[in-house]
Amino acid sequence: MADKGLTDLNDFRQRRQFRAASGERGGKQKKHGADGDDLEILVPLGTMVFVKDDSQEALLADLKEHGRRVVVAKGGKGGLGNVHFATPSKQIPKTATKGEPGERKCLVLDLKLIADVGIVGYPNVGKSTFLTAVSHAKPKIADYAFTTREPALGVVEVGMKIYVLAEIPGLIDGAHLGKGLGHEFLRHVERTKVLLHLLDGSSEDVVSDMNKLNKELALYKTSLAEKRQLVAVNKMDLSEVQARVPQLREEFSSLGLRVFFVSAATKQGLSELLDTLAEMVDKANKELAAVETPEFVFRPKPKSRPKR
Ligand SMILES: Nc1nc2c(ncn2[C@@H]2O[C@H](COP(=O)(O)OP(=O)(O)OP(=O)(O)O)[C@@H](O)[C@H]2O)c(=O)[nH]1
Ligand SMILES: [Mg+2]
Repeated sequence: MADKGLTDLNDFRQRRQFRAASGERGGKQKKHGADGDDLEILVPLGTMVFVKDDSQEALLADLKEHGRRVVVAKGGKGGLGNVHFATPSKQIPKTATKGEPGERKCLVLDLKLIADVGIVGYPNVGKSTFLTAVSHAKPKIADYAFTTREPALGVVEVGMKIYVLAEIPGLIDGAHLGKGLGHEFLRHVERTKVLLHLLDGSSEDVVSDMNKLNKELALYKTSLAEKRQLVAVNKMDLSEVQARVPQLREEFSSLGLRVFFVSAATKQGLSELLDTLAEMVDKANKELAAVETPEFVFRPKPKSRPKR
């Protein structure tokens, strides 16, 4: 069952076997065995459930909404009590059957994020610091690449608007070929509506960082490169970055790009950026609502009454 309180599949690293109770055996004196109790396994929203057998994996469910559930294995039915085997000549039979063991399935769980905004950027640009500054998320922050190894989620509240941010970790050159951790997570970017492209203002060539990463996204899938992007240069609190602002502004504006200059560490410039992101998410939502096909509703025709 999908539960909005969960954000990752980490629990399943520890525990991989789940067993609901079997059906009990049927008994004497008309007793049927009890059915096995249900076992409910909670997973985060966006979990895709695949059933795996020797040769293939088949999608069983895409648990996108809170409370959405799927039965992956039917529990054992209780055994039949002796009364079930009664015949006219044998009123109190001694036969009863065992409870059934229940189905056994091998599942593959795959979490596809459902975030409104994906934070992309090279390692160490400050994605986790940004996420920590604007939400209650607490991803690890450190001065080395690949600190974040799993996508981290945070919820942002701007006035009445709420949206979900996801840090997409491990993107480097060649990510689309499987380098770094990026390949594993690029597919998560597919489900986001807007990208926040974070750049390190102290990097040698900030504009080229942006272009290279965008190329990487495009190589994975052209649709990723076409996603709405908001570009922000981070680490503005550093004086060396401050000093470069006029030059950077010029470089970006010659590309026709609006850029935000922020500091995730001091929160400088963040509120304006969050407002703009909220507007972009809003716009994307409206566009999505417009193209989404209305659900097909089946209305059976009333049966005409037979004429007398
Ligand atoms: N001066 C300054 N340092 C920052 C800022 N934001 C992040 N940092 C530092 O940059 C380093 C990397 O920050 P993270 O937030 O871990 O970067 P990340 O992009 O999440 O890195 P990975 O998860 O490894 O890809 C840390 O040492 C942070 O303290 C900022 O606005 N100003
Ligand atoms: Mg990080």
